[in-house]
Amino acid sequence: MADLVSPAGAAGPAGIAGTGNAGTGNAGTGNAGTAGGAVAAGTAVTGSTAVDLDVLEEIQRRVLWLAVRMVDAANHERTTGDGVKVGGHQASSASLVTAMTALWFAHLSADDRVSVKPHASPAFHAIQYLLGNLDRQYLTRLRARGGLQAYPSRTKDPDDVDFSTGSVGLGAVAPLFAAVARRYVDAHFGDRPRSRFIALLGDAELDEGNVWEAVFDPVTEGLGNVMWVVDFNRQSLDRVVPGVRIEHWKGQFEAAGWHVAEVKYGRRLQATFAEPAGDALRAWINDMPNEHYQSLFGLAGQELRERFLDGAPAGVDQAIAGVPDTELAALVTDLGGHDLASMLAAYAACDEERDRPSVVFAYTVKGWGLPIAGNPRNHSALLLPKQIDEMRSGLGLTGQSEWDRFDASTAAGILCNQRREALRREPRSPALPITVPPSTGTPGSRPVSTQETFGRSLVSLSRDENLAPYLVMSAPDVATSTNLAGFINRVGVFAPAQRRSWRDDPVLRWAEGPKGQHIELGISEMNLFLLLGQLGLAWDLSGQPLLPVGTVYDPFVCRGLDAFIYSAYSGSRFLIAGTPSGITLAPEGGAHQSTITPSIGLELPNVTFLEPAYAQAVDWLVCDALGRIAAGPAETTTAVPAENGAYYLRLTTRPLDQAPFAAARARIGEALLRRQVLAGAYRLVDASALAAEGAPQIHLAASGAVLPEVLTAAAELAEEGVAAHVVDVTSLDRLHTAWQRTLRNGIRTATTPSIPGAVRAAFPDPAPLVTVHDAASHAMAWLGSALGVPCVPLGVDQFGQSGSVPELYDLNDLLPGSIVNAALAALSLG
Ligand SMILES: Cc1ncc(C[n+]2csc(CCOP(=O)(O)OP(=O)(O)O)c2C)c(N)n1
Ligand SMILES: [Mg+2]
Repeated sequence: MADLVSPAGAAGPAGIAGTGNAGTGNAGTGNAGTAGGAVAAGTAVTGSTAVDLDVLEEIQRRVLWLAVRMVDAANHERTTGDGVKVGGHQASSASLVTAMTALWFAHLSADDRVSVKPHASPAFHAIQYLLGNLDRQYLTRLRARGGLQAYPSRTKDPDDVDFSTGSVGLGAVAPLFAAVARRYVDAHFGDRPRSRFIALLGDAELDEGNVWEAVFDPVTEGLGNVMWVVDFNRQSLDRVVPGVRIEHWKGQFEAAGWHVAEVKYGRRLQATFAEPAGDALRAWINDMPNEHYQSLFGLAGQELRERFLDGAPAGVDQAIAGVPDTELAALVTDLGGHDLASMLAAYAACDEERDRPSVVFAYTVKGWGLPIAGNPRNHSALLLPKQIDEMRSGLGLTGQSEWDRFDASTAAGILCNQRREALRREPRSPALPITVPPSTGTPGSRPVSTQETFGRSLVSLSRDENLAPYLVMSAPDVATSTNLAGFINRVGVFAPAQRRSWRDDPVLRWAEGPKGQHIELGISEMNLFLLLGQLGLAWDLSGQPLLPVGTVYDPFVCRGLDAFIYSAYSGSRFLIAGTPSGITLAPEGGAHQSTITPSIGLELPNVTFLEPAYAQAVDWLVCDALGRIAAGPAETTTAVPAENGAYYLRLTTRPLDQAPFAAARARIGEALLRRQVLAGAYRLVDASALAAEGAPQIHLAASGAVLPEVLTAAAELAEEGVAAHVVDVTSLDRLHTAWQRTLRNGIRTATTPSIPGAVRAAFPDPAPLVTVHDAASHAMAWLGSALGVPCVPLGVDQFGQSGSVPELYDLNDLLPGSIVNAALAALSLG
């Protein structure tokens, strides 16, 4: 089994790792598997508590049963009528039951937080049920509407999920970033009770690049409260993982400064290794290729013996000569990840590591304890009804008792009750006791870009002593190029300990210390969104609400997109500025010009997309977003849809003349204009006077940097006798949400939907529409449908290239002349 090979003589840290002879020697487990020890259970000492391994064993068998049966019931006892298989993962759950039983029933305390690999969600819910934290009705509602989610979900599961998982690799690193957030919270707000941040991950999750981006970022260094447990079953979805990868992975963790432990052999194998010819046996198993080892599963008797000895050197046969055929399978597949005492010992050893993260490679069997154990095609395999019946009766359960919890008077029942009480948590609030002002008062009248205004607003907010303590900023090596230097100069850069500054740079003071409020990351947009996600959940996971703000080059939102989605799905709240954006970033060319990001912002649930053009609008929107995050979750009412998620600002570096905005403010009045900007759109130019003279009307709607061209086009149209109203769309998303709400309402109540107020206020006249956007033309095109008018959408539907703004706008029909022609086309369609 190649992946079981450790370097000869490499006694692992704290005696857990090694070549199979380290085993559980440090477990303090009495007879539980020390070299030469008997294969008997005993007690394991975890921290200060002694746990009866027999009771844990009984519990883990029941966890396995419930997890398996839950999937079975979902697939065989529910009629969905849709022809789509329900699915579920019995083998992946089985692989982790030992690690999970050891954690929840003997290791965790109430302050700890755990991420469970997606495909072990049935085991997680089984544990919550046995603890008494989940109602019985849910056991038959896995993957059902309103039931248990297929993969652990913070926002959708009825029990207390700490970290959502599903997209492999993301849930794995989430606790690492939660620990980063905790380190920040402790440094700024005083130490919280210590939490251990634990991830249970599948071994194939280590193939995901984001795992290594997180492990290698200096921001995650030295986190002694982190432990990862790798479910090392050597299988992924499709196959037995080829090659010898364990040394590679261990080396990578060690290079990043992690403590690496292995839990490799079970007690039976260890005992046999200590007998005559045991060394040959160990060497043979160590050297056996994964594929050969995995092929042993499912075999028995003579067939198994022959397969096991196929190619073995002399001596190995003697090592197992005394093992009866009936016991051989249990012996050769006896891995440490299914040994409760060994797992507890590994956890305890990791606890000793206070200044570096730990990873435990737990050697496991995918499908452990099931007839599908170790089968390379077992990922989605389901036990047959007959096999379920056998498993049920093997556990002494009946059709009547199969879903029962342990009787409260039994040792297992008593432990379940004790653990429920020990793990009980107090509810926490995401709200901050602060008021965010409606505006920072910064915006002036000179031409300025939205990116620059954003930086200035943050500097102003950092002077507000009520809210400044809660502001925390992060960027993946683009802080200075996204205008955060001023903020950094004021608040400093976060580092766990004070660092000496080697340069005295008056323009950028990179002062690093525990009170800094900017968390600098290496270039990993995945890390950015994962960190923002965890900072936004610090109210729950660290008992301290924060106001997290991040910046990223807008095109690279796509690079971090899955982590962005992950954080939004987890219910996290933060503000992210994508800047600069679009072909307005003209000289930078196609590799740096974003075109599809507005659609992402618009379409992502739990994310509100904002794209202002003028400084005052940027400032209002930033203050409003932070105010909403600080206030905590809001109720959705019929009038106001609640925004209980993140905010995404799309900004640019193009300086815009602020005079048109000032004119609109003078016309509309500040209070009403602010309301309209926040609602998603306002009329920047009102051509009603011309319309009153009988001129045909048109709406020119635009977001962001292209507004100067639109204003010029409107003026040209006026000269040609067309009344062109210009609408600055500050949040396409809020307009879209309002539109969808009224539409859906109409559909559900079979009534004619009305045009929502926010849309109607900005587009009061029934005129044809031209939309203009430095982004894919389709993102705004729906406005035509919303208004029920002909619409000509202009935008960028090809990759960009280097040039000047006018050159690139010309190439994409965004210059005033094209906008005028588009308006005439729209009029002709009307
Ligand atoms: C990002 C992503 N890609 C693909 C999948 C589909 N998928 C689900 S589980 C899995 C294999 C996981 O193997 P491993 O992590 O070793 O877990 P095991 O089931 O063996 O415990 C794959 C490819 C996914 N969930 N997420
Ligand atoms: Mg695996």
